[in-house]
Amino acid sequence: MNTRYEYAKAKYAELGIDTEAVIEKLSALPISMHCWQGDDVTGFDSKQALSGGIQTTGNYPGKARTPEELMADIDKACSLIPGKTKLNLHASYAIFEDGEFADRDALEPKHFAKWVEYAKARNIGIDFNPTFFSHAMVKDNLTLSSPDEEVRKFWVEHGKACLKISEYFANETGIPCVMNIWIPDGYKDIPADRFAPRARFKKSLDEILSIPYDKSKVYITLESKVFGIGLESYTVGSAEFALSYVNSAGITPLMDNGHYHPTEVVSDKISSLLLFNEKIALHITRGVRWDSDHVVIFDDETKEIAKEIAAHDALDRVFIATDYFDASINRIAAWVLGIRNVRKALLCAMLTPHAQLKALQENNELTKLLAMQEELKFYPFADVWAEFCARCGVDAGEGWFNAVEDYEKEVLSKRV
Ligand code: RNT
Ligand code: ZN
Repeated sequence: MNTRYEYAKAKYAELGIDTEAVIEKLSALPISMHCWQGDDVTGFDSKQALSGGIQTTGNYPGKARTPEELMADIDKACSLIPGKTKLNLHASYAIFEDGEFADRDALEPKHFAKWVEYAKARNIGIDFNPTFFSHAMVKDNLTLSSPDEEVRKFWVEHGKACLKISEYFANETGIPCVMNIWIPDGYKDIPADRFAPRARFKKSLDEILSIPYDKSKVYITLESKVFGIGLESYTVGSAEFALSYVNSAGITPLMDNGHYHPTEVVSDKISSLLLFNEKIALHITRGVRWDSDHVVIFDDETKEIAKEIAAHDALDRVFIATDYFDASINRIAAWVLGIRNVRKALLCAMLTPHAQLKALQENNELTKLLAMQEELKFYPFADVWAEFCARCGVDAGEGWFNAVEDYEKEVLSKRV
């Protein structure tokens, strides 16, 4: 055991924090890793360009082109990320064999058998997302809220198909599956009728949720958004819509921290949602000026989000996932950086003496609270991180980058 860890352990013990227990808990806490960072949200089922008001920018070489390449890249990234992960798939990542094809409304569990095999071999769970974008049946930027019944029904069928696939994932892996619904639907310019699309979205969700499923195995989440690129004036699935729907239907809210007005923070919303929901879900990202989906860094908001989860003892009530897609840098590094940063933020949050700080607030000792909050920023959490990484067999510092460089040279650079 290294002496720096021994020192840190003693230092945190003075605050009443058991670093051994923290390391153990942190290792087992799953972070759901978004598969779509590996190929710029392209998927394998459609030749359509990325649509839905989301955008990847950059053309860094070496993106995954096949399921095999994507799986190999995920493996490489995971070998450099300490702690438990889950795999977060989109329906567009269906794997068809022998020239077979099924459209989104006809997807079946068998189209994801390869992913199940992959997850089982690694003993990880799978989360899932219906893909309501990059497809010819997205008509006039609308899916579940479309006035065209044929279009709306197609997407309802897609939602139902995905629900069955989610249950299949949970049954096969033995780990509950989070199925997240996000639709891009909206208008670039001021709509005449804000009501009708939302009414249709509500009806479509009701139809999807009408099929029976095991609520202890599949958690359906609904993700809101404030705007998309080319959909600036109106988004059908707004925050108010999503929260109201979730509460009336008894499903789970999902907040993506790129989906609010720039000065609005998700960290301040977590406690409110925890008060009214058994579980909540997060997409952790970094929005820069617009919902840009930059790589998550170890910044104040990421740390504050983690703090809100740990401080309210809600580590087992929050489904934590990452969601960003940077095509301008090495994609493996993008995964590793962002997920390590989420993990680091969680570690810091778990190394914080929340009970003591809360007592200072309750006693109105606010000067001391501020002093403590600032002093805690210089506590030796990096030494606990190093110990945690060592136990996971992962490089704690920048050494991981060598492995990314080697992989780029040996594998990614040959993808031309
Ligand atoms: C889009 C949402 C959504 C997507 C993924 C690909 O604004 O954040 O979660 O990023 O489903
Ligand atoms: Zn998201």
